[in-house]
Amino acid sequence: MHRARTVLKQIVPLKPHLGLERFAPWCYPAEGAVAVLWKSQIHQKRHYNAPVATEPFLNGSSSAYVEEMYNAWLRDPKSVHVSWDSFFRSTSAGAAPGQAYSPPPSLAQAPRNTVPISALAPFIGGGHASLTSHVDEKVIDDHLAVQAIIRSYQARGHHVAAVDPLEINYGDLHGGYQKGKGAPPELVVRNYMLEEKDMDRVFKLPSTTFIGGKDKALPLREILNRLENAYCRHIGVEFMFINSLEQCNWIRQKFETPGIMEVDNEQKRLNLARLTRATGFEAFLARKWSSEKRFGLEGCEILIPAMKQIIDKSTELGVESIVMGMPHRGRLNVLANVCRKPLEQIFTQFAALEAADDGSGDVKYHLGTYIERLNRVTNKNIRLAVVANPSHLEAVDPVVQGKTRAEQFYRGDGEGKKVMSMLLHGDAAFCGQGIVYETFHLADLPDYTTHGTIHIVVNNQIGFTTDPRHSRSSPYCTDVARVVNAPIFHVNSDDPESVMHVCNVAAEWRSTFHKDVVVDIVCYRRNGHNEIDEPMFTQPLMYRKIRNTKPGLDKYADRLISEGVVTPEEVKDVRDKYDKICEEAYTNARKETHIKYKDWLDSPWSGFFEGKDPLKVSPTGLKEDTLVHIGKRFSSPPPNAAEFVIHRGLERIMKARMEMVENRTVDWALGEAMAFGSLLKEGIHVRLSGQDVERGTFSHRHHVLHHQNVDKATYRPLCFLYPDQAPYTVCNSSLSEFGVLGFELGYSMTNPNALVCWEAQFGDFNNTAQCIIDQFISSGQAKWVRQSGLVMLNPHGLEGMGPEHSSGRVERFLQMSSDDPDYFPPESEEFAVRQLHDINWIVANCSTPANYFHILRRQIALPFRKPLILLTPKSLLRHPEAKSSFDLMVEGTEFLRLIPEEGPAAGNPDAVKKVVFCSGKVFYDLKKSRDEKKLTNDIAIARVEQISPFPFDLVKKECAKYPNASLVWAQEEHKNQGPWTYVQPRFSTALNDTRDIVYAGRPTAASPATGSKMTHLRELNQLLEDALAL
Ligand SMILES: Cc1ncc(C[n+]2csc(CCOP(=O)(O)OP(=O)(O)O)c2C)c(N)n1
Ligand SMILES: [Mg+2]
Repeated sequence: MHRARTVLKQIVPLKPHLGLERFAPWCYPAEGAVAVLWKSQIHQKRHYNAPVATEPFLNGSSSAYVEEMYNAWLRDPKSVHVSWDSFFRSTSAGAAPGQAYSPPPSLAQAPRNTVPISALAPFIGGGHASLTSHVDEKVIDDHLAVQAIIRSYQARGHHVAAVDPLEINYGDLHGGYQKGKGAPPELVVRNYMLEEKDMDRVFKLPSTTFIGGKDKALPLREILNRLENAYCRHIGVEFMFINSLEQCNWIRQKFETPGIMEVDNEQKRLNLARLTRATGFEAFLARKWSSEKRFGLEGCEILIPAMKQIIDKSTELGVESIVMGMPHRGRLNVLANVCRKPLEQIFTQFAALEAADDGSGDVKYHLGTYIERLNRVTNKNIRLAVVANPSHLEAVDPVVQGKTRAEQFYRGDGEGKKVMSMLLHGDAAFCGQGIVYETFHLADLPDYTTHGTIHIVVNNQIGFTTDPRHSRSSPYCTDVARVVNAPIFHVNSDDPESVMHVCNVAAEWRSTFHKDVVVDIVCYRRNGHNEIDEPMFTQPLMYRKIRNTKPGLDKYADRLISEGVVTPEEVKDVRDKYDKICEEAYTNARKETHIKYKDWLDSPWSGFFEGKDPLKVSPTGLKEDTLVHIGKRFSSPPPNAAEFVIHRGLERIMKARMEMVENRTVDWALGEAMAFGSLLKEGIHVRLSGQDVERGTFSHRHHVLHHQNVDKATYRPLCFLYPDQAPYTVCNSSLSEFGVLGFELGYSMTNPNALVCWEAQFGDFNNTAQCIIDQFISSGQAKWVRQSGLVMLNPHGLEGMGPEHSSGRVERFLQMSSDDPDYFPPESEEFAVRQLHDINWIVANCSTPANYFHILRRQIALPFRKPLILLTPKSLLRHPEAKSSFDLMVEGTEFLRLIPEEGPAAGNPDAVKKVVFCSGKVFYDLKKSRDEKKLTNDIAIARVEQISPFPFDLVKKECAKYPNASLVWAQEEHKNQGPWTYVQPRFSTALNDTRDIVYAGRPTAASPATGSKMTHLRELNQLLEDALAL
């Protein structure tokens, strides 16, 4: 293949001066022709920064054709025509492409590789005998020119298609000729060396086109007409970059086949009715709440029929559930007219009503919804969810994918036939936000794929006040989708039938290939960014044009009236009926006294909360037998061990694990495996995802064993603990935090009876996912009454590894914790669980494997779900003291929010002079230093394991035990970081301001850790000195 590419590089040069004119002159039309228009006008009018228009169209499938020829020739030189044989022989011998060339046969005939020139005779009117070399060249050139024309339409038709309803950026590339109508056929022909007199000549069609239908040959005039229809009307089909010939052919067929875009009257009436509702909805809101922001859809009302068409087609093809993510624009309309959310519920959002349930709520154009209903067109039941999203554009993309993936997983829908995702985008956000790219890259990963997403871009050619030329460097706003070989259909919003056609093709594409696809609806925004915004300040000419543009509904209604499909009375009737529906809903909504956030929940967990004591936590301790069983299985090679060759180092690790089990102890990895394994046993699906999690960044986990002699043969011990256990998924992710954390959050939303964990490679990297943390994990329940038990594992600890491998930034999570520093909740049996119930998330830094084990299990034992932010260790993974006995994990044991001093100091508390409180790994440093200093009687050390919600009760108790001691908080993080600023006021509250606690630790700093090992050690010594000074 490499050689094929090398040859290809020689024969498909990028610039004409390399001698290509001689080989394929049709690639380089004469100056002054269309190519020049493409080069110059596209660049100016569309403000391209990237010179796409100068890229030769032969780079696409025809290079694939040559490559195919070359590969066939490599396998058997006789399998290709003699001219190709001679050409490849010469180029392989080092001849320049021009010299190597002797005319090859037509690019595509059947059977492809062996077509002699004589085969063209019937189509060129000459007798076989008269095909002298002179004639041959003309005939071949003409046929190749026709092929090049076909190919140019396929590859570049989208550049000239009339897809812009405003005719500003698209469709007027031929302004001087036929404004807004696409390229006149003559223009293209003239540029490919054929003349008017050739128009009625019949040319054989290559196998790479379907314009002929049953005809194998057509007159040039007809060829051009059909190509115009397929590629240069209101649809711009961008697909020739796709690597698969099969997929390219599939698309060609969907647009080129004669009559394929014809629509019957019933469909036309349906389009009109749907467009009427979409338009009527916005008009109704505008009338009733003229000064309210709603981010209306005016200018792209066709979005609603488009989505419905995709849903219809997809349901027809077997889909039963669609998970959608979308931004502000048109959201209310989607809820009303796509999901059919009761209009009353939507309208009550405009009234300033109290909420009848918990939560702080969100603005109406961010809320989610979940609906199960009958699809009237297909008569099948369908579930539609619109996932709630923050203002942060595109952030919801990976969340939708995770939720979709989870739904597919639980339904056993391994190919995405039943559940699919649909993502909507604005043009500016689609190209501007990096998360779009990160999400696309999950598309084909085995543990993250949703088997194809349908993307719809509401391309109103503006982002707030910014023109595309200032918001992107790519020619199209959709170019990001090319990375996954997604076909892209640009379509004019004012042609509903073209829009519906691409929607059908998109749904069929997904159903056929299970890959992503993009529908780019080129439209406009009739109002300002929102309804109270003045667009004339910044886009005066565009908006003058918009004012003079008839609404899409009116255009379509006029068309159908003129076609005789509907009467003006029918059009009016449909409009009036919908208006009446809105009015009735409006009257009902005015009777409402409260809004209910629960009406806007995107992921209901039916049956989960019902009948549960909301404050009862199930036990987390386990029978010793279970610990032993899981421990042994986890430490054993695969059952067919004789054949499965394990790495020597791993054998040692497994042996050590087995010894630990025999000694009734666990280290970190074993404790984690027991938590996971026991949940699996209880039927709880466990999923662990993140970068390199299978082995573990620190090579401690080894959840996937690799056969040393057989590629990709692996064994996952935790998948084989019990015959009837729940499935365990452990998966290395792409190198993305924003995308993957968002995905796992979405995954966790589908089913509360699953433990979904995301692990950062180092905690430091979690800030590239900050938006997911801030906008979803921390605040999701408050805004959208949606719970999640997601676990974030953030390796954390200052160990001299420099500024970017030290801190999971616990201070940030703590700062976002919603518990009140000045409020000591009433002490009772239920103190701990009530605190958990009331807070937005849990932040903990466990210092023992047993506590890690319990806190993981507690996630599921709780009667509700809260995100768990865990700071996890690095050096403790192998620290000889960071081990736990089975005694701390068996029945009757539980998670310890605070681990009190257990040594000599605890035996004689009155004599203790100081109590050092700390959290996490620094405990072991403090303990060692204290013991070395022989201060075990004088200093007690207590560990706050659950930092938030703060264990007020236990802190109070621990302090009370040592009445004569001074109190210190010791932390290894710098003073403006770590838990200090969070714990300080809470200690005061716990102690009712009767005792002070002082800080011992590193001074404030801008960076989380020093880059110098020496400075690190000096700082550590200083902190130990300060903390333990008496
Ligand atoms: C991540 C992010 N940055 C900035 C904004 C502020 N903002 C809201 S809408 C908007 C323009 C969006 O343009 P586009 O994606 O084209 O959607 P449209 O409003 O045109 O439908 C901007 C910049 C935001 N919401 N999210
Ligand atoms: Mg826009």
